[in-house]
Amino acid sequence: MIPIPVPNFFSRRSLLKLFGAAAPAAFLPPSLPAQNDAASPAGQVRRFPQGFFWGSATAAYQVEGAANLDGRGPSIWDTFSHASGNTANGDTGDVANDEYHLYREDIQRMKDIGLKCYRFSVSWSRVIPQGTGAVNQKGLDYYNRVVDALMAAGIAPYCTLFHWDLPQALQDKGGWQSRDTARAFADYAGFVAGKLSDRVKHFMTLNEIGSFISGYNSSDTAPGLHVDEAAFAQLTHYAVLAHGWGVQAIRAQARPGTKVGIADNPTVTTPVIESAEHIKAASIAIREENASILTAIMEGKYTDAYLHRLGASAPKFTPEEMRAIGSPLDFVGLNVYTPSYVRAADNSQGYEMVPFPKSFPHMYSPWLNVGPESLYWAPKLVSQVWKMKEIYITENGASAIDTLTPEGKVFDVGRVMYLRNYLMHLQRAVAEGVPVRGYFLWSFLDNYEWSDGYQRRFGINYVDFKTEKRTPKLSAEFYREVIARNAVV
Ligand code: PNW
Repeated sequence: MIPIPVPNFFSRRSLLKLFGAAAPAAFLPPSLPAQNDAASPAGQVRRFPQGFFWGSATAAYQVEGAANLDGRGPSIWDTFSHASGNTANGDTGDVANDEYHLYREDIQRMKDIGLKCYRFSVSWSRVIPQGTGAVNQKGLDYYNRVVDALMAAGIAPYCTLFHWDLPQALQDKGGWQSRDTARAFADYAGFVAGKLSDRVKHFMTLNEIGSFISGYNSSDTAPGLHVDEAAFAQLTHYAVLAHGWGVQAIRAQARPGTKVGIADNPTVTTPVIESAEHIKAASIAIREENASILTAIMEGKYTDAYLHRLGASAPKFTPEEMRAIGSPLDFVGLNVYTPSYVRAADNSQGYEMVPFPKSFPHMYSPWLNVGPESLYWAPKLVSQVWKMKEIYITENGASAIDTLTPEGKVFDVGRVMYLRNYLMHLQRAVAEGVPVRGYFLWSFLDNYEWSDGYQRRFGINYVDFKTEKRTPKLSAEFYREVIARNAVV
């Protein structure tokens, strides 16, 4: 074949010749080759660093099913979802995606689209049915099989130790209102890490502390209780303490070289305008808006403003507890779905949160406001404010109403639009050197969306919950392309 020389771009001079010396400035060519023409698809320029970890995530109660099988004990989500009126259509996770039986086929699907890593969670009550004490070997065996299948497929397992499904036996003794739950979590976390760390190199302690503790002041999440402000601050403290003790227990029992982190969903303080004053406001706000959880974990202390604001309702804690909470982490995982807008303000704290107008665009969950730049600001601020050297996006994704065409396809263009725009901003962050090592798309499969039941689909694979048939959506094709080119397409 004879190579045909194709000029990369027009030089300024050749263009001037083309248009004549008086060519207006607006016609001057860009200094870079065009990015979106057919010869240069977008994916050749919006690149990620080599070795970037492209993954996807799920959680035990949302996909496993097999709720009463092989010795699994009940969790608060079994209790909550079975009580009438708590979930859409009374949906429960009894069967869900039947991942307990179908994990092999799904791992093959992960391999098909090129996933490098997969984030799953261990169900505490499957492994230790009463929360403390006797181990259920059959439950542990399930996770051994999942990890082995992932390894065989060349997919790195990332394990979350707690994704909201607290053993009911512990709830009966006060749940997160009891300091003993924090200790029980650490014992369980250390035990599981000891068993899996020959193959699993990344563990996350708790998923979204802020979300699951809301089960103590709202009816939308298990256990669906309503406690007062002081009790809430105290149980929040026990949850972050569980994380800290969990980190220590994992370090004590896992193989050397095992990395420990958390999957948190901080309020992503996003500057309303990217000007110096609003960016500064956002970096002040990220500490204060996350004072009870991420800031405490990153700094080993509660901010003065947080304690002052709570006054008599402030949590009781000891210096040793705060040291455990501040245990240095190998990485921080951020679940990022939506921004919270901040602007500079002439007040004592130096910022003000800006509410969303009613018309703000959102996906098929009322809270899922679309703000792609949050996927830039979350890792950017976390790396700047706390000097974190290793960050993962442990969740990002979108809910939609997905339907099968008569030919059996799912064209989820809304989700593809969402992902493309968010990923552009993640790429912007890594291009600036923000140390984001990987990204986990929520979710690999449509699954049990907690109190929203099965209606709000988040998967890149469509699931028919009557037959358990999986159908890759357009977004799965999109993601396969992103992974193959290691770039936003
Ligand atoms: C996360 N909010 O939950 C969880 O980690 C997943 O289990 C869940 O399926 C996924 O995101 C999608 O919802 C969230 O109201 C639930 O801001 C609610 C909110 C955020 C995250």
